[in-house]
Amino acid sequence: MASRERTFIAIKPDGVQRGLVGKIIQRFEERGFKMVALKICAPGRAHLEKHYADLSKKPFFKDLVDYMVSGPIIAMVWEGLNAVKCGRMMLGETNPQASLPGSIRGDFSIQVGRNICHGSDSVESANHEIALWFNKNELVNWESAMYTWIY
Ligand code: RTP
Repeated sequence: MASRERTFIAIKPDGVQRGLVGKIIQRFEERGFKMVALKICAPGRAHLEKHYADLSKKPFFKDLVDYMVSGPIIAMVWEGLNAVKCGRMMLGETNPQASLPGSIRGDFSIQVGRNICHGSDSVESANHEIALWFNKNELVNWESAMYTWIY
């Protein structure tokens, strides 16, 4: 079912340190997405290198991993219609300078190396990332009463 699409969203260490966790969660809730997993974690270098494996040849890779291990991360899975694409739009562009006001990066960040949040860029990578960050028993299947009013 299309409304069951899931995406992996993470609040990066700068978002956590700046106290933006509640605001970011609120945006996804208010939009109508359903939270199916949430945890605070500090998974370490090897895990982050795996998460960003496709960027391992980029010149900013070490800085990126340093940034991602610099503090706790909030890892989340959100479910809903076009959750992947819509989640990316809610985050904004990779470079906050190109992100419109109203997006998370456009409202809360200035620089690409401190861009607050991560969101899966395809359904395939969402499935891969969800499996990387969560055990199956951490994903909660539940029926939301608000569905009738959103779909
Ligand atoms: P993310 O995976 O974190 O959601 O970001 P993204 O898909 O929008 O962008 P991606 O190209 O996958 O880059 C991952 C993260 O690397 C950092 N970055 N730094 N030129 C740079 O210094 C640079 N470019 C990218 C950003 O934190 C970006 O989100």
